Amino acid sequence: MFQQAIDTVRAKALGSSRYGNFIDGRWIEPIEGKYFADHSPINGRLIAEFAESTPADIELALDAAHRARAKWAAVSPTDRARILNRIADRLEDNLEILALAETMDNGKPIRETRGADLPLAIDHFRYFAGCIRAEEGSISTIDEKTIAYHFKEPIGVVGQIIPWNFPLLMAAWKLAPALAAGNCIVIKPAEQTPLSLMMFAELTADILPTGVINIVTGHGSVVGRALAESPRIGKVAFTGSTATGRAIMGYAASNLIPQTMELGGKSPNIFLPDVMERDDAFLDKAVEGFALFAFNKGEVCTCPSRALIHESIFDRFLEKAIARVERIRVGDPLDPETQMGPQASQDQLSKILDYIEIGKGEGASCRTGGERFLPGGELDQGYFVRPTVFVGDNSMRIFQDEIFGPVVSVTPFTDIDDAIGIANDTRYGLGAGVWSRNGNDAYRLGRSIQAGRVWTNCYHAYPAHAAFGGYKESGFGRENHRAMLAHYQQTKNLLVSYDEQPL
Ligand code: TXE
Repeated sequence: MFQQAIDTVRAKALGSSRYGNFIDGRWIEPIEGKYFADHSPINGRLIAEFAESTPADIELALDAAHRARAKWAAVSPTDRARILNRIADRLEDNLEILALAETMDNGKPIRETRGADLPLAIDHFRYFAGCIRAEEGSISTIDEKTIAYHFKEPIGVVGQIIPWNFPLLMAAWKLAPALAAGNCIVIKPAEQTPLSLMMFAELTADILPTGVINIVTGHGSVVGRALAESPRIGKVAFTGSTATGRAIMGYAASNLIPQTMELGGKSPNIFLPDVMERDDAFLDKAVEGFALFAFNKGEVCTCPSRALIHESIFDRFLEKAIARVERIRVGDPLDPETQMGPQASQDQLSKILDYIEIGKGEGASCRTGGERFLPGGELDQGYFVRPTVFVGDNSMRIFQDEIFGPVVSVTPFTDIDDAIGIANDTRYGLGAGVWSRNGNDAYRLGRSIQAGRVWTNCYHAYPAHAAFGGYKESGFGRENHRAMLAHYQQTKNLLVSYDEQPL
């Protein structure tokens, strides 16, 4: 299955098994001529080689972006919207091949890349095409003869740094609003998963004017850093770890440029007593919501990695939840029936297995999973972990640190105040879930949890028009939603006197 998939991707998209950087609408060899190998987490096999760029390559990309800047900013919102819609159409026409590439490179199941990553990425371009056409400035009447006009202008050239857990979707979250607002872009994909963004460039090269999007691959500490600390960008947008986010803030600080940071999380998922008192359908839905800690193998910044279950239903609910977790089909992500694939990298595998040992060591009780999974054959070279459920208390490291794997740490709570206390006892504040049909309790929890997104009776839904972003060490700025346009714009004010009298 893997060989067939890689042959398909190579024949239709790669052409060769080596990618340079995409700069000024062309594929360009990295200046130092070095490449790094990108292996699949499914079985360790080589996918392709990508440019191991240096800061000089970032300069070339910035040159191209600056050359394109004035022309792109002058394109009317109507025409920019048309271009964004054409990008969406092109991605949709190539959904299958992009989904396949994403699965091979990241290890996430094909049912997720087909059903979530690609459709959400496509919709993002359509959503921001709509937003930019609906965008309006404003006018304030200062007095009868004095008017303040407010215009929205693009920032100019922006830098974007992308993680490996949703490679194309996270790129779409950043590219679509930046393009809609009229910016030119230098973007760096994660070194673990550059494939889908490079295919995006190839597929859309004839749609965008040259130099509007430039893609440079390489290591974060070299090219990511060179991009973030460049005085030639007017804004940096980042999704990744809190530690790297902190470093990037430091690089960009001396240039005094705006930043948006979407960082780590340790999201609470709270189950109130009525999930077991109502109908079976609601209980089933809540149990599915619990099992979503394994969605994208837990490599999601909003992973519901802490489950808080009311003490009155703790044992009964957990029993059902564990039975559901044990039915998760782990295996070859290219198989449409598979629900959980391998972790994205060897580093991730090691980190997760280390945390499983830490959990056991600190006295948490491992109720299921707790080990590496070997599916057999060449997949034994892949980075598979069994979905793991621990019971413990919120002071443990497995409740406090972002594991970024299919591991949930479960604890009971006594009442709503106790749940709020536990939920907020974390340095993160990205996502949270509440499961109850008691509107008052759900509302109170939703408003009291310090997180940018609280799902109620759903989880892991990411519609383009709902604001998404962090509190506390989970970052700042809001992605999705037209609020994101403002992060890629600056406000120009003309303060005009129509008074003909002398001053
Ligand atoms: O992330 P990094 P890593 C968390 C998750 C994971 C951990 C480590 O807990 O286990 O981070 O992953 C680029 N200057 N998240 O080390 O370093 C890098 O090349 C500029 C949560 O892979 O944050 C990549 O493109 N850029 C997260 C991007 O930053 C640098 C998603 C992310 O890598 C850089 C990913 C530097 N000095 C990991 N160093 C989420 N919020 O969803 C690295 N990069």
